[in-house]
Amino acid sequence: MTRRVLACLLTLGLVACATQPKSPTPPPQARSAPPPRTPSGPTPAPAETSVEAVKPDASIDLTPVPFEVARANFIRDTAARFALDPASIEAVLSQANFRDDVVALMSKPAERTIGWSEYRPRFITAARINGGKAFLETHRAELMRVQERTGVPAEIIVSILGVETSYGGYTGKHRVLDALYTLAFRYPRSGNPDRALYEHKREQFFRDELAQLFALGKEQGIDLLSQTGSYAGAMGMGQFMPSSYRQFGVDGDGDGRINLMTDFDDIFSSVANYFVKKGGAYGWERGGPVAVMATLAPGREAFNPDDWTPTWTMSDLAARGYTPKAPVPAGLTATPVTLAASDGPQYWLGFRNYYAITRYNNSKMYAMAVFQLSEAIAGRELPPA
Ligand SMILES: [Ca+2]
Repeated sequence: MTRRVLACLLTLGLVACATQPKSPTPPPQARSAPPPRTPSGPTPAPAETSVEAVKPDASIDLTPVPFEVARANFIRDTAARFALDPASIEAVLSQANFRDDVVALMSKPAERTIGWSEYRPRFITAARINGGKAFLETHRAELMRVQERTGVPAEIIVSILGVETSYGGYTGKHRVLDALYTLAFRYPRSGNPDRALYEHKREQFFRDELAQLFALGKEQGIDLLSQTGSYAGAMGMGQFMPSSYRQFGVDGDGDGRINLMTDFDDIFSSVANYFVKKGGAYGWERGGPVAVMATLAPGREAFNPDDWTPTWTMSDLAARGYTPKAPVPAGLTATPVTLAASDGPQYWLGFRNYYAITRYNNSKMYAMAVFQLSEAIAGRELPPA
């Protein structure tokens, strides 16, 4: 996790966001090269669209494989892997289309870097806050059940849904089959040798997601020919990629299906489950804080570790000049976060739950925006940006 890169990219989300029309948003958790984001409100790309830091690896053969061979191998391997009928995969793939708009969106250059003072207003607007409050009221009973069961606060679940899809208002217009087919077999190549391995891995990532889509179709009865989502293949109100859908999806209402498109119990339970599980040892902690503002002693340099893993004790941080502005329960560890606010650097300490939010989208500003939107939805006052 190269946070430096991310920090610069403005963005990101569970997987690639639904394409919305509007202002720039954060890139999908890509660390090394942010996938393009589409303009528009929040909608960051999903976290899972990214690959981990790409180190040179001579054992990986980057020689292009002819499309027909790659396609045939895909069908054979996917059928074997998920016990599917190769003919049924062929039947669906024969109706998939390569999409130039998907390639164009994925090839878009990273947007210019913006600071927190510019980023926050794009995500946290009066309309989004009020929309979140109304959504929480409408679904309070289901949300409170999920909060009780998982420890993930209702307003955090609502905030993610607000940032990803404006509470389900925009879940993506691209046919998921076409988006994944395009990125799996025609992932855009820049021609830059330094990016060749990264681009190869991205293509492999999407090829795996396409395979997972077939498994998902079988397991959940999803119609692969009609399902829509983001240009990167993220689906539903929480923008889950197929692999996350299969790994973290939960049947919240017990009807035997995991429906992340229209079943609110399933959606809320799955988002909470993602927060709890995705971060592993640093997954969501019931009752734990998300982040606290801090001061940095005069003359001290900001400490910006290479990733957001919250492993620093309060003593470690104190030794580096940090003092939290509110009391921190004993024994907690955190990661320092520096944001470019309108009146200069703003310092925060992010705890386990902050890290858990970054698993949705590996961006420090994304995680802070989700946290602060949740605070605003809960009626709490926000610090200046
Ligand atoms: Ca269900």
